[in-house]
Amino acid sequence: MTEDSVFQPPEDSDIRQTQAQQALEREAQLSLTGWQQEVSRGLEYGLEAAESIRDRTIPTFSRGELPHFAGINTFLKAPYLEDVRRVGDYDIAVVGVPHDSGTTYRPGTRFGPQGIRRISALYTPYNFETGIDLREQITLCDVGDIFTIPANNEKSFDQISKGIAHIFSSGAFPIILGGDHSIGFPTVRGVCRHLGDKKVGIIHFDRHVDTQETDLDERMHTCPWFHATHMKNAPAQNLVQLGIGGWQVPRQGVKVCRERATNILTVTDITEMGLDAAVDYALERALDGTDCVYVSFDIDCIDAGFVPGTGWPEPGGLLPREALYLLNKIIRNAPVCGLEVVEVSPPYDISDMTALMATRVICDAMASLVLSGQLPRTQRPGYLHAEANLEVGADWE
Ligand SMILES: [Mn+2]
Repeated sequence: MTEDSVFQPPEDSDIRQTQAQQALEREAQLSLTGWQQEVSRGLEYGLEAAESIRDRTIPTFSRGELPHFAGINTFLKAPYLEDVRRVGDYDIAVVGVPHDSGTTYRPGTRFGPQGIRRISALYTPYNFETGIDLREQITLCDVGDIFTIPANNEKSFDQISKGIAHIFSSGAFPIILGGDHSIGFPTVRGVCRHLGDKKVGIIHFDRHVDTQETDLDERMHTCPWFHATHMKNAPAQNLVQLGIGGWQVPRQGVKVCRERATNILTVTDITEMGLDAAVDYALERALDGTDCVYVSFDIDCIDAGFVPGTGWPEPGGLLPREALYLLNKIIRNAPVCGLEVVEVSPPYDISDMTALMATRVICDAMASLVLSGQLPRTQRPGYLHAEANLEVGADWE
């Protein structure tokens, strides 16, 4: 794993380059092959433009990235993969989980996947600082949404676990657009079905612990880690919870964290020890005896002022640049097996800012997976077990 993307000036101060100078040079090293393929496909499928158009890369019908305000909104305008049996042909599969029946207060995250996809049209596949161009370096598809059952969490969980297990076992890297945080249990269960006897550490960004057994008599979005860490493949001692705090943390969940000895850092812990030390803490504990890391990013880990469109906004959270720094450095230094971004609730959002934050988290994560050499994959990851174990996580009444 490389560290070169976290800006480190060269030791000789005479030749010190700014990050911006490095970025300018990195851009020159990127290919244009993916872009040219997209243009050719656009001209073929979308017809050559009217004669008055001087730029002959423009088709008549919008195909691909441009114009940003046009087109069908898959995530980052990635190809929509209707036939999910072919998902293993791609490095990354984005999947929506429009489930908000696990919400205990403000609903609306069933519209999260659509909201994230819509504002993701604002983004190009290129990132300045890292010099990553996703279109040139990986293949990405959007498989659409899991068919969830709004009136029934448990049936929805079964659908989610089956869908995530399918993507994960294909070798494609799953990126999950929530949905409320109740989906954290069935997503991890889907991964665990294909881990054999391997283990996963969970790194959980949140203001809330989400560790109680039930809430309002069901397995709600306050409960995923009680059930996930009950599975033998996902030990509680490898659950790292970053950004926890405030006035919305249920005491029954705190009791479970204490009993199972999960690893919690508050926002104050993180800022006082420093971001790099917090990353070290997270990696040490999540990777202790495990084979991979699953990242569950609740958008509400960020200060409520930046993410109003969420179910349980809590002031005092991480700054966006702190959260992104932690996330990027964690991903660049751990074998990551999946990522979910949850609790984006467009009906409560303002100017799409919460959905945009989720888009940023996902795009940064993809860049970090490429920078660290994890994607594109040269071989199937060692933790991936071909045969499904349907017994995992099936024992709760
Ligand atoms: Mn939360």
